[in-house]
Amino acid sequence: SPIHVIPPEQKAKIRCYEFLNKTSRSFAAVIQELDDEIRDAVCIFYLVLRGLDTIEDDMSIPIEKKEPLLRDFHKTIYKKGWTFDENGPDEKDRQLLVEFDVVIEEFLGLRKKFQNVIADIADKMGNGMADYAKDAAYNKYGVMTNKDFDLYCHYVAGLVGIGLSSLFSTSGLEKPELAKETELSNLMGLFLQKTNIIRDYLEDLLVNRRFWPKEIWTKYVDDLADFRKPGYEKKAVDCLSTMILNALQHAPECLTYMNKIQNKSIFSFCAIPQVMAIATLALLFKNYNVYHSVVKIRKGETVKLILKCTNIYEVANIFRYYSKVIIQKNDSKDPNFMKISVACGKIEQWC
Ligand code: PS7
Ligand code: MN
Ligand code: MN
Ligand code: MN
Ligand code: MN
Ligand code: MN
Repeated sequence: SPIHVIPPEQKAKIRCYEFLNKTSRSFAAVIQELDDEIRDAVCIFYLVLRGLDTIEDDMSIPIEKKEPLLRDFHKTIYKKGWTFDENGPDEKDRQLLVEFDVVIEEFLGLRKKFQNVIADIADKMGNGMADYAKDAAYNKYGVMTNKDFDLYCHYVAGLVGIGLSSLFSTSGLEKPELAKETELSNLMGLFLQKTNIIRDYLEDLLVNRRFWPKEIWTKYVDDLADFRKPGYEKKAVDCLSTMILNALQHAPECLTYMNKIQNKSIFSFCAIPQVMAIATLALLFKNYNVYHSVVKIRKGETVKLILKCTNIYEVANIFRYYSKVIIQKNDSKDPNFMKISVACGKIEQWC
């Protein structure tokens, strides 16, 4: 009967939401809870960036081919009908690129202002990813200094924060001023990305992807993989503290950003990944297992956190709770003992 006929223009949108649920480990639910004015734009923004990241992560694409793919992706999203065929990509999310024409179709149906924000971020991110992919391809260590670390994280996550703030303002759900908070938006992304890079030490190392800044780990070992060897446990846990301290320093500014959000659905969307990140940092701190397995917060803890993320007071309390967990594990033999106390103190005093 006629009610079972799905209009062709809705087919692409349905397929996009299927892809969102397939490819996103943590964002699918919070994106689908967003208000109507912004939901589709954020979903398409996610899928465009997931497409870029799938190309970045695919080590089977030779650099001569990968570099232009990344650098031109912001133009590719305007090419109606474009799909990625040619025997690749060889990644878990490859099907998204194989059927990328549906994402392009939905992208082209968004308001021009949303399109401009997404294309501008894809341009900057694709070019940043290409710079670092070239280093990796020529066996050059990419993330040398702490500054390089912040720059890489800016390309792959800080820009996402900047783009999202623009989308929020453009939708009218948040004030125009939020789009101008580029520094705080950047740090929201850095906090998530740094936590991901610390947690994914083993997963990334096994495919020869190295994101821990050389400036940090050379104080402890000659090779990043040495932390896995017997006899290096103390050095490994001390280096982990340095990495966690580096990420933790962004926490107060993340609270300051979230304090500016007025829309309820946008607030949950922003806050849930942030509280998961600080809970993850607390779990990773002093945890040598990071070097031998994937350490993840338990499902039950995640559910409790999601339910509490309703306003800034609750979220600040969650941050303070995990800051106390870190303080309790801190000890005076840790070379970062004082700096970690200070960083936790700033979280507890945030208001
Ligand atoms: C548009 C929601 C809210 C102001 C695909 C959300 C991968 C941590 O690859 O999937 O498995 O190790 O675990 C997300 C700021 C970006 C930063 C970045 C786009 C928050 C392509 C998330 C997500 C800004 C590059 C996914 C940065 O982690 O990684 C949308 C405000 C994509 C946000 C990547 C990482 C995200 C990430 P993997 P995950
Ligand atoms: Mn992941
Ligand atoms: Mn990547
Ligand atoms: Mn990835
Ligand atoms: Mn370009
Ligand atoms: Mn990762």
